Parts: sequence; structure tokens; C-alpha cells
Amino acid sequence: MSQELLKNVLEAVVDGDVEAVTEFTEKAVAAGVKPLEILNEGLVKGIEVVGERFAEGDYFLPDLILGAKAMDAGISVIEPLLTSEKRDFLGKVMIGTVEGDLHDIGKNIVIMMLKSNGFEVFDLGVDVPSKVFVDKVKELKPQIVGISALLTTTVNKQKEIIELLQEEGLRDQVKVIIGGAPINQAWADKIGADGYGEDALSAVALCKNLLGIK
Ligand code: B12
Repeated sequence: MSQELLKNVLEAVVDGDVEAVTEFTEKAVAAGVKPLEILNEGLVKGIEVVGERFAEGDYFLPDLILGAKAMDAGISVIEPLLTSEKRDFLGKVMIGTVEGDLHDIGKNIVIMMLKSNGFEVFDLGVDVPSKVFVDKVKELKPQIVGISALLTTTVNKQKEIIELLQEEGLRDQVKVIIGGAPINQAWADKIGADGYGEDALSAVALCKNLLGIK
């Protein structure tokens, strides 16, 4: 039953069908499927298929947009369930998507998971100029800054932000973590980031680790 519902959620994202995603996500919740399982096994797998089809030339930009909308609809159903529990305050994180990049589904999932684990999170949004990252570090004084980039053409902005933080003498005051589909540990090492998170759960583990929280 739950496998069938997860498959329905996945297929509804692939079809870009907002109503069906909402309906099947709600049904899965009602059937007792864990929100995280709905997220990872239904919604995220669905948007991955959309990405594959786009890369293969079977889907076009409007299909990507519909897939993203469908994904958002499913996330709105499970978000209250993930973030409602009150937790101890663990730390302050600021996160944004680099300039030239409009992808925010993954960033938003990271934010949702960080919040649900007790982090206070400031969301800078998408298409954020490198200088704004730096200015906001000065203003908000987060312990950790997260930088998301989804395009091979925008990942260099992560490097630029780290360099700017260095130039402004702020690099020692904040931990920098990076993520996004094209990112890996080798890139994090190369640009001098403090860590790389493959997904939202590893982002939470990474933040805890960097702040010395067990
Ligand atoms: C949905 C989507 C869109 C939507 C985005 C909507 C939105 N609000 O985000 C729209 C339609 C706007 C879009 C536009 C474009 N897209 Co697009 N898109 C995608 C798609 C299908 C899914 C991305 C996604 O949401 N994945 C699901 C989430 C959960 O995964 P994620 O983002 O990787 O995030 C996870 C981890 O990476 C990590 N993470 C993410 N950020 C961070 C940050 C930190 C700090 C940490 C620790 C971890 C972390 O945790 C997240 C949760 O698990 C991908 C395909 C793919 N496989 O990535 C293409 C993809 C990224 N897009 C692509 C392209 C080419 C484009 C366009 C250029 C298309 C065009 N011709 O216009 C434009 C660019 C617009 C722009 N300037 O940004 C290419 C990029 C290719 C490349 N080599 O760079 C991809 C890979 C598709 C493909 N296979 O060709 N896209």
C-alpha cells in the first residue's frame, strides 16, 4: 500500500500534476508513511526522473517548471509535519543560492530539515550576488553559511564567495558549507569550504559536526 502510494507521488511529480501530487501525498500521510520517506522516495525521486528526461531531450523547460511546481505542492503537505516539533536551539545558519542560479528546491529542503532539527535559518533566496552573502554574514553573524549551486556554470560563485569572505577578514568567523547536484567533496576541498553535503540529512549532520554537537 505505502509502496504504491510512493510510486503514485513519484509519477505525479514526473507528470507535473500538482493536484495529483497533493492528493497522493496527503493519502500517503494518512496511511502513516513517514514524511521523510515521502520526500526521499516519492518527491525527490520524481524530480530526478524529470531531470533525467530533460537531459535526454524527452522533456523541455515547461516540463521542468511543472515538475518543480508539483514538487513544491508535495513539500507544502509534509513541511508542517517535519517542522512542527519544538527542538533545542542548535545554532544559526544562513543559506542562499548563488547569483545566476534560480534552483531552490534542494536548498529549501535543506532549510526545512535544519529547522526541524533545531537550527535557526536565514534564507537569502535565489540569485544572490556574492557580495550580498558577505554583507549578510557581517549583518546576521551566522555560525554557518550554506551556499547552493545547481548549474555547472554557477558553481564558481561558491569559490568567489569564499574568496570574498577571506578578503573581508571574515573567513575565520564562519563555517562555509556547500551543496548542489554538481558539487562533490573534491570541489569543496579545492575551494576551501568547510564541508559538503550530498543531501539534506547530510547537511544537518555536517552542521552539527561543525558546531561540535553530538
Ligand atoms: C527543477 C529544476 C529546474 C527548475 C528549478 C525550480 C526551483 N524552484 O528550484 C527550473 C525550471 C526553474 C530550472 C531551470 C533551469 N535549469 Co534546471 N533543473 C531542475 C532539476 C530537474 C531538479 C533540481 C532539483 O530540484 N532537484 C531535487 C533536489 C532535492 O536536489 P538538489 O537540488 O540537488 O538538492 C539536494 C542536494 O544537492 C543538497 N543541497 C542542495 N543545495 C545545498 C546547499 C547546501 C549548503 C548543502 C549542504 C546541501 C545542498 O541537498 C538537497 C536536498 O537533498 C535538475 C535536474 C537534477 N538532477 O538536478 C535540473 C538541472 C539542474 N537544470 C538544468 C538546466 C540546464 C536548467 C536551465 C539552464 C534550463 C534552461 N534551458 O533554461 C535553467 C536555469 C535557470 C537558472 N538560471 O537557474 C541542468 C543543469 C545542467 C548543468 N550542467 O549545469 C539540470 C541538471 C537538468 C539536466 N539534467 O540537464 N530547473
